[in-house]
Amino acid sequence: MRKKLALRQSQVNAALENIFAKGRDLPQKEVFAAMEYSLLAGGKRLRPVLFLEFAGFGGLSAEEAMPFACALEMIHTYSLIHDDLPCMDDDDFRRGRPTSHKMFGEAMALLAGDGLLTGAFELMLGAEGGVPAENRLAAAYEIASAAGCFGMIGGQVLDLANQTEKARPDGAEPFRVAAKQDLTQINRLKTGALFRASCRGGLLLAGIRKEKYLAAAERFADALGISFQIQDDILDVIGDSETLGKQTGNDEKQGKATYVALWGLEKAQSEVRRLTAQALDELSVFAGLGDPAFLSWLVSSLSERTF
Ligand code: GRG
Repeated sequence: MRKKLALRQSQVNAALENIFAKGRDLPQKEVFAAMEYSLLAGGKRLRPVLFLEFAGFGGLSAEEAMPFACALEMIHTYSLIHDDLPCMDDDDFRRGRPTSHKMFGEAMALLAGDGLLTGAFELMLGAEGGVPAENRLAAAYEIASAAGCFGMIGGQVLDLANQTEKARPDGAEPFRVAAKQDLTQINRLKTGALFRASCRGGLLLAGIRKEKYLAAAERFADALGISFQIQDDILDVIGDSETLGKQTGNDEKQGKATYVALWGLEKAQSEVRRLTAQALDELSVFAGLGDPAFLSWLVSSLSERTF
């Protein structure tokens, strides 16, 4: 299983390395350098790996699904670059390197994020090969809606308001998150939306339209996305910054209401276990289409991750 993950990650990395090759000698090569700096800095490649697995349930090869898998990683990387900017979380390290704005300056980091987001759509819409256009459209739409204001950006907006020490320019009281449901709502959007698009998008690209599969993929991704975010909150408290490749202790510094702050470490850890079991349960329906053993292993490993 570990070997399969390494194989998938190296296939994704190889595909990502080629995407911007033709920009390297253009006069605007700095933006290509900035995009590649963040995109090729490592990262677990989880969203593309999930996408490839779910597309595989409908019989698509890794090669056929790869442009969409890469597009998801590009959107994810853009969100990290923009999230690290001084106007957002103001972070200095990401994926074990100085953040994009520390390397290239704020303007270029902003443009690199914009370039990755737009480039993701160029890649999906320009993808050639044997996949029918209607399936490409359905998958691209799924990914677009997940990345937008009904999804990831919406979650980021709620999350910004969740940083209690940041005064609002209009002088209004900052919105405070106090209840678990609100935090879950933020994380369903901020983190869960791209996980949902990775799973459902893979099925859609492969032409799978049966509700029992799409709904199971959504419930699976929801449980996985929230448990992944809780683990992220836990690692921000007890993780090692070198292993994580980013600074820790940020949530507390920013006064963020996280699962750990709300529930304490032990309850947060037991919630990761509960949601992991829920995600694993949802996989059984996919045995009718293929072998979900790799996904089961992946989900279990993620619940114990240290990076
Ligand atoms: C649109 C600016 C903007 C932000 C959207 C996704 C996001 C909101 C911000 C990024 C920072 C963050 C803490 C997101 C939560 C999801 C998460 C835990 C991201 C880290 O994902 P990993 O662990 O990262 O998969 P790697 O580096 O392994 O790809």
